[in-house]
Amino acid sequence: MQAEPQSFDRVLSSMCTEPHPVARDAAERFLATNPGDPGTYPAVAALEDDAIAMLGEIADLDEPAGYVASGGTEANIQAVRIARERCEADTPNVVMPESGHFSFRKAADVLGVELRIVPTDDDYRVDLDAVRACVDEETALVIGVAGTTEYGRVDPIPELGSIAREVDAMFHVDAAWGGFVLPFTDYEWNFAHAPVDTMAIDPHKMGQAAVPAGGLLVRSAGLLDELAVSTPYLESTSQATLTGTRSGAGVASAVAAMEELWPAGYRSQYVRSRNNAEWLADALEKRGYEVVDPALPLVAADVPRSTFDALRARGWRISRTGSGELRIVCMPHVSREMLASFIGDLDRLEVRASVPIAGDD
Ligand code: 0PR
Repeated sequence: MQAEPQSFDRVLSSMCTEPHPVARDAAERFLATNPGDPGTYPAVAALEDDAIAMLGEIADLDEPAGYVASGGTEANIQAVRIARERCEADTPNVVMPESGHFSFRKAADVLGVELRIVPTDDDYRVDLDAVRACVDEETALVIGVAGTTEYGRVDPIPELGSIAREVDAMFHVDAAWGGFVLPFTDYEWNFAHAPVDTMAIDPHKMGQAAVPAGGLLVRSAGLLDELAVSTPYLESTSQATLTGTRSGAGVASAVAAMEELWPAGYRSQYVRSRNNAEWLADALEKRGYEVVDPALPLVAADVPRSTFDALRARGWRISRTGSGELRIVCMPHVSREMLASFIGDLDRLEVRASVPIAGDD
């Protein structure tokens, strides 16, 4: 094989990043282990307990329970599955803001539950009145997002938790991306702030672990029983994960990254990312673009399609929101120099665009 992995030089829209060197090293050392078979691979199984303990600390969960999943998608599917199992209604429904990640659509599809989508307000956060109007006695789960994929918004988590409790539904927080930056903000988003039952929080995003390392946290270990199937021929008796064979590399790298970076390293990374996002938002605003104020280190701006395409043609790995805005995620590998070079390219394009084309008028 001759191919080389891509460099991160121009990657501006990914929610993954270069793993921290200690995470890279740990991933390599644990490549051939399978936490799905703890009877055979006890060392990596013990590391998974460490990972959950640390994720619990980050999300302020008193008695941490959960497992290292393949990513936010699996964690979200499993959260919906737990809620469906706990719900006694004949036709359970799940209520989610329109800003929710598309993994919940997969969950609803696979699990056969009705997905009810509620609108967001002018600031891209879920409209609480719409949630109140949408829930009923058949609601199995209410979902809140703490760090939305498109605009980096944090839903009003305590209020959503109260609404869920009022109808006896479970409450899931998707902090797959936001979980490693929110501890350094004033947002209320975690198990101590609200009656959260389950949470997605991914080391392979802002946590700087190697892919695949997602996290599912549950308020009490008993919730995992809803997922467990028996495993007759393994030394362990049951398995709660969705996938069978799993990545020991993901587990080990998550532990290595968190041991290295929690909390001081993640805090300084958050500050760096936030400053970069503010700098970029400012630079775009000064050039006359309409910018969605960055709440977390993610910037969306109304840049014309032709400009967007020209930037992509120059190699910038950028993406667009559902409504078409340019979307840039200030992940750890995104430096100020990269952003300055991006803005430099944008300026050159705009100069060209404003030069009258020969023959025009
Ligand atoms: N929840 C939220 C809030 C997310 O943003 C994402 C993924 C998920 C759940 C699902 O997580 P997994 O992809 O780990 O299953 N958000 C990004 C997205 O779908 C993921 C991503 C990552 C996209 C890297 C591109 C990329 O290069 O857009």
